[in-house]
Amino acid sequence: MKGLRIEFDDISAMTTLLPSDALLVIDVQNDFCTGGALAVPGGEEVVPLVNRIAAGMANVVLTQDWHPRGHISFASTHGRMAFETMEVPYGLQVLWPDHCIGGTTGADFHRDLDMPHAQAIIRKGYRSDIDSYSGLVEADRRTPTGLAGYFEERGIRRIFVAGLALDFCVAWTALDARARGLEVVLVEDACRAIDLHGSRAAALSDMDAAGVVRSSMGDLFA
Ligand code: VGL
Ligand code: ZN
Repeated sequence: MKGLRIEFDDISAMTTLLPSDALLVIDVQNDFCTGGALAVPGGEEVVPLVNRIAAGMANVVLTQDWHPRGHISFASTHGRMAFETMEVPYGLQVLWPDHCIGGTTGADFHRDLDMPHAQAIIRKGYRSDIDSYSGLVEADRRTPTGLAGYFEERGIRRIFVAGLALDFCVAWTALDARARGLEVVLVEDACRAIDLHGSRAAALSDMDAAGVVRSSMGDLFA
């Protein structure tokens, strides 16, 4: 949109932006950065990149992983080792170190995340007995977070997705957004992956198959 280009002229080579576009920044939280409880290698490196994309976008939404103590996704809850898997009522759950406990510093956004114009923050994984990688639908694959409805009511039809972790929360969110009929552009180099047993490659091929468009900072900026 012309107005956007005038207001945010940093994005010069970007596909023409429309008022129906939004940036969705996934889980750029302390626990997913170096020193955090579930550190994603290089997680903090996405911060300047998502800041730069956000500066060019009128509509910005963030997700925030937000678990209670004793959450079903925590290995400690079950007396198990982190990164094992376990059958739970909604399927196979990867067991994680305790992370992103609501109200703790680990659950806070990275301090250098700079997008004061972000319009909504959607928290997910806050029910004790259901995880939610996806920003749209919880891990039981039934319970909506409300974000799809938010996009619908706001007239958002295309989302640019970036953040942490590429192979879990970013991918599940992108796939659910496609399933809800949204256009999805993954900014691949503004993500970092956990890469558990080839999960990075699997996530990318699932997103390709679902029609997620892969792009990069180089595509977005001249
Ligand atoms: C995530 C594992 C557990 C993520 C969240 O943000 O990708 N991964 N909780
Ligand atoms: Zn989590």
